[in-house]
Amino acid sequence: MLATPVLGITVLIVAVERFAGFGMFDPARGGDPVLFQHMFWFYSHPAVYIMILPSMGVVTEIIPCFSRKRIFGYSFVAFSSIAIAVFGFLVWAHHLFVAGISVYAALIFSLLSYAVAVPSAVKVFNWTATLYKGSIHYDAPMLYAFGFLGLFTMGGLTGLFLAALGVDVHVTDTYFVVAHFHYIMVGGALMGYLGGLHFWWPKISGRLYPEGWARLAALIVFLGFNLTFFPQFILGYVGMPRRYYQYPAEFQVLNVLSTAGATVLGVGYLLPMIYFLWSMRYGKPAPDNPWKAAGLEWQTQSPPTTFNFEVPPVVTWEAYNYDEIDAGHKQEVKVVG
Ligand SMILES: [Cu+2]
Repeated sequence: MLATPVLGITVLIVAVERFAGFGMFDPARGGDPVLFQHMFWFYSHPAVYIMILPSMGVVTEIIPCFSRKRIFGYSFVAFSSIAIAVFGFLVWAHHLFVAGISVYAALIFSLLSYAVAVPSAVKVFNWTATLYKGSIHYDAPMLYAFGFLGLFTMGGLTGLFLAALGVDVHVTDTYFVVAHFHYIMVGGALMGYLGGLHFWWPKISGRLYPEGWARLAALIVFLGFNLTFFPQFILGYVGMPRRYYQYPAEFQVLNVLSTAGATVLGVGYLLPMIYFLWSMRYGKPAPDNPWKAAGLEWQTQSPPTTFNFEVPPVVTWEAYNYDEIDAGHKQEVKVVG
């Protein structure tokens, strides 16, 4: 809500410049092209967090359920989301380190970019601590959550390389940036959403998906993803620029590996599309709570009725209290009115 209007204003200014000859970004008309980059990234950096934060929420639902444990450090997990959202507005100029901004400004934005790593790491440590001594179930949603955990961590750690001014100059506009971005957006965000889709599919559709196929697909997505994007870290580091289709012969092997990986990844995405569609007609009917999850949505039928609950439920424990569920207790259901 705060960032997107800035993109709208930027596009409007570009239109006024093109159609009315107004000089805002075009140096030939007295404008400043770096100002365009500032305005574009003031929106586009927070946009990444708009995509990753809900996925982090999904993973925070899945990990306690399939570890049969309360989420470790609930308030730290919750407040670190707010910290990430706030810091997301303060780091946009890390995309401009080679655009001619002052060294002083670059130093401040470098430091602020490092600061984002703190709440991100808080989350990773809390998810990991939730797994510790948990009773882990390797169902498909959890496999995606594991994928998220490892790949988001790699995306985050390579972000630290990019926040370092000297290293950023070396890898700006190379495949290293492409790989980093996709480890966050695909390895992180998309993995989380695929996990969430499997987790809530019985609730959404009222049908169970085929678990064996789903685990296989999760494995293929994980392998295909790494085969696609890991070679790009190396390619970028040795100097392969992004947006080029020609390159020296020594870059060939890594480029072919990456292309092959994209094909594997494609198969990994196609499989869920097929078995989800299949399950809508042929899948076994889903019980109300197939995962024995503690969240309130699992207390109503699958799929929920028009008003979610036939009878208003009374919440007698918090959403992550797996001890109560595993002890065989039930949420109270009370008739009102
Ligand atoms: Cu950024």
